[in-house]
Amino acid sequence: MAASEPTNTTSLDSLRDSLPKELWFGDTLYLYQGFWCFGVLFDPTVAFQTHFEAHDTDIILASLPKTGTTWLKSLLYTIVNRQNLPTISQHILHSKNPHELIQHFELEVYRYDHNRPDLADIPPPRLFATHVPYPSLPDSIKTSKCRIVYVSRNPLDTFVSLWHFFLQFDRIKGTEANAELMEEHLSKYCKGICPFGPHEDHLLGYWKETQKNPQKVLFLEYEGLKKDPKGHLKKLAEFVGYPFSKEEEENNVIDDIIDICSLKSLKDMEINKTGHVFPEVENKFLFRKGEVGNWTNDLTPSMAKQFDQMLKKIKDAGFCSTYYPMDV
Ligand code: PAP
Repeated sequence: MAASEPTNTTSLDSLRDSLPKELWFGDTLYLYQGFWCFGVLFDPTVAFQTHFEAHDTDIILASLPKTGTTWLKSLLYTIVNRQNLPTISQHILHSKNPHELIQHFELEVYRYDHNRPDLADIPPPRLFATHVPYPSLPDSIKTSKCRIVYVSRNPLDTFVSLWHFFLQFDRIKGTEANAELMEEHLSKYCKGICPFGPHEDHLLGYWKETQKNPQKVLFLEYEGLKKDPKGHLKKLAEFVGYPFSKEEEENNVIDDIIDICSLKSLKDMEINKTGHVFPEVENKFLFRKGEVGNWTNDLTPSMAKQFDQMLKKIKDAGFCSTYYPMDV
């Protein structure tokens, strides 16, 4: 949306109401600019598109929900701020969930003060996150020298993670055994109807940009981070302009960061057992198994088959994961 377009509440309401809609676990998703946006995030998303002015020093984490956002937030924040952080035992992650350290544009920054929150005084580098697909990012992100870190994940594991995430909400609890509900949402997911989906378009949007401009977009895979965390951390630190020195490597700084940001470490922290970042989401909802290939526990072979077309589309566009088979 161009900056000149109206963003007052009435015109936004009529724009939103004119869009195709679908239900996702009882919430309405609207097909906006080719992606499915939660109704409650529609105004904040438009405000982000209209008002955000990127700085060259900004670093933006982009992802689909459930692809490793929380993990990347903890890693990115720690890498960039490591000189100012006290010892690992007093690390800020003990008192703040990663989502408090790096805020999402559409989920937080533009959610409550959604016209023009004052971001100018945040010292560089400003760290933000978004689930918005690449084509719908504000122009200033695309044209400035700010950097984007994208994390992707096997669509089958992503769907299963999303499924378990939504089952934790009070309004849905107790439906675990409801195979029909799972079939319904699986079928939607594979047709592209899911928060910020279609999955394949989201992934390919950022992947194509990394092909064109690897200095601008770093494309990571969750599975790669699990397999070779050290190699990936070095790559990430270099990309964002905070490379590890030889001395840091010798002093095991990379291993310390991997340890404190690990799933077990974050899951065991008191703040993540009891706290709340988002109104409906308890911090503990964000940490489950964190395994690669965990989908085999929840999806039958015929359910998995439904992903074939999506995987084919991704493969046909030229992306092939190094870490998981592109056919099931
Ligand atoms: P979000 O979109 O709600 O922020 P996100 O963090 O992207 O969720 O993804 C959650 C997944 O990452 C969960 O995967 P699972 O359901 O398959 O288990 C969660 O367990 C996993 N996860 C969270 N923190 C970490 C971590 N530190 N290391 C590895 N995986 C993690």
